[in-house]
Amino acid sequence: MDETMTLPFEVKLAAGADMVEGELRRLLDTRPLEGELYRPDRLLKAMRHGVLNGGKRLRPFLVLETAALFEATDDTAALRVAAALECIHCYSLVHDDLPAMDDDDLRRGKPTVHRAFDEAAAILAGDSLLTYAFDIVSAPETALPAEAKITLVNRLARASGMGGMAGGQALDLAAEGSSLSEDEILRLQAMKTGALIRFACEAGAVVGSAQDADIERLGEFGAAIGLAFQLADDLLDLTASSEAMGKATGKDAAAGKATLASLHGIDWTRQQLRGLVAQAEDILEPFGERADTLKQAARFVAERQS
Ligand code: GRG
Repeated sequence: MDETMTLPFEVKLAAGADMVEGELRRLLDTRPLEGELYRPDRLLKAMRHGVLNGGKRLRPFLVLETAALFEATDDTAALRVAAALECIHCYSLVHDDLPAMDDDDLRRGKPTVHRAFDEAAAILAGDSLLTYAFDIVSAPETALPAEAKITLVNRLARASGMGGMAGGQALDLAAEGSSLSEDEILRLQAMKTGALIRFACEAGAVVGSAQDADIERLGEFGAAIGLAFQLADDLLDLTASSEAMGKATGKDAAAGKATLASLHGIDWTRQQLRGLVAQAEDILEPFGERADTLKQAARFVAERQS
């Protein structure tokens, strides 16, 4: 057995985060790429502030681990796809923190981009991170067959756009002060937070040239842990301190937003989380112990404290 399999999950996640951080640093270098005319200094600094600031790098970790499950032949391709996904995640955080959305001063324990720079810089940094993600996936340096790149670009666009994360954010903003049904909350969450997590798991399978049925299976795993991620987030919003989270908490209740956790209570939510972890583990059963790290990831998502 691969001896790294026995390491605690946090150690594996931190090792993945280091790799992703290194790749993001390279990608956000001052030198323009071929076809770029110039990288404006302040814009690049705002982008780096929004990205190189100590996130858990969970989504990229899921890309790397699912790619490893299918023994992807080129680790650098998986790393680039992982970094591209983190650029989209970071863009969403930068824009979510803006006064027009969540209006937050702190993110990952540091001033948000619009606080450290200004609103225009934060908007442009987010826009540039979003477009850069598609550059990274499609670029010649990402050593994947053209068909795999098209699949990734298309799935990433759908996970991020109006039918995915951005659409989920729109539903979330519209829901303030109104009451959504449980199905509407589930759909909103599957879009706002679930879609990128699901994409992360599918993307690794695409990078690893998995069969369609396995890509689908990993997508189901991603959907289960995406929902667990959101339930855990709702629970933390109810129970955790802003110091532990590195951002404001208690915001859902303050905004009059019902979450599944606030509707059903803490015990119900913990029970749901246990059920989702069991479901995620079942989905991975065909892969045997090769999927142990992904199973640990499911538990981590459900039990995380920040
Ligand atoms: C602005 C288009 C647009 C979308 C915003 C993702 C999102 C949609 C908003 C973020 C609001 C939020 C706090 C949602 C809860 C789930 C979430 C994305 C938490 C942050 O993700 P983590 O815990 O953070 O993976 P790190 O900092 O570790 O990357």
